[in-house]
Amino acid sequence: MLRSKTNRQSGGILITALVVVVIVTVLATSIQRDYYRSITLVESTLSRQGASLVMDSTPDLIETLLASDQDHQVDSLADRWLQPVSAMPVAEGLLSAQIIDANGKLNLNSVAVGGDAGEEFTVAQRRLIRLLQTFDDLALSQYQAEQLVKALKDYIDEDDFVVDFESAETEYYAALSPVGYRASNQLLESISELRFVRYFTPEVIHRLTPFVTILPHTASGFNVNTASSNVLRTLNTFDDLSPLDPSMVTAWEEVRTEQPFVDEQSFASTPTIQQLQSGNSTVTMDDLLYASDYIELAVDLRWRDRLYLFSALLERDGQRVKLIKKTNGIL
Ligand SMILES: [Ca+2]
Ligand SMILES: [Ca+2]
Repeated sequence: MLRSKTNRQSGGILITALVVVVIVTVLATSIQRDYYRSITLVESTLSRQGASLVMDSTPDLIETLLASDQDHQVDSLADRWLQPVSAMPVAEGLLSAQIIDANGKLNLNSVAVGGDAGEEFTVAQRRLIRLLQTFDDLALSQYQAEQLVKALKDYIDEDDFVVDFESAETEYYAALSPVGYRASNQLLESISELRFVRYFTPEVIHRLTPFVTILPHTASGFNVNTASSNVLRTLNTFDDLSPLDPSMVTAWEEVRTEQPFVDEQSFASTPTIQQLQSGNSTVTMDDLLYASDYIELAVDLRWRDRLYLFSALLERDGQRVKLIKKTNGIL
């Protein structure tokens, strides 16, 4: 079971793990002859207890990595900062890390606004309904997907009025046993909060997690250059709440490998969109992204029979980055 750890010493190790992976990524991929020097740095850093010095230098190190991205008008899977980092042994442990484009996922907080009682689902809510139906093993029906999205919307929207009687607000949650609680009525800060939301079983959360992110606002757009097949399948025509067939999105994945989409026009001119938009059907594209501003960093360090987890959400601002939030734990 994952539990929070605020102990200063463990926190130091986790921060160190983050810094280490950035150092290794920058040095090991750019200057081969410096590789062994970076390993030495890793070992000395890991052995250090006080991490305040390291913590101060973290944003600079991440910026060094992002500096390799010359073109921030377009971000794609070919960008060096998005390349996988292989797991590596460090000082009696094994360190692995992932740098993930958060803008390649659906922002769960985007379902908070609109779609209240008597209103139709918003664009963001429609996309999440479609995403929930892309997991073959869960086999969620459209109706079940709608219930999940309504419950999530009500859990995080600021009022305490239910969208309909199958959704849930504080009145429902307060009556739960053994311990009732209130609807959050504010934007999510962590995916782990989903376990408090009606209909969100551990299975649903587990399958959904790789495809969603928690941004500190309600914007709905995602980067079509980095989105997974499941996320691209949420781009069906407005009235169709089922996901696109996987074969419909492979053309996008092939095209962007050759040449990333640069703007709405380049994406809208693809045969898939042309086919979908024939007749009166429309695909909402005005919120879609072609570059990314949010980065998820996930680091895990297996060290002396324990697994230390560290994750962070960072926001790019030109060549700078700022830490939006970080979490850590020990498994
Ligand atoms: Ca509500
Ligand atoms: Ca609410």
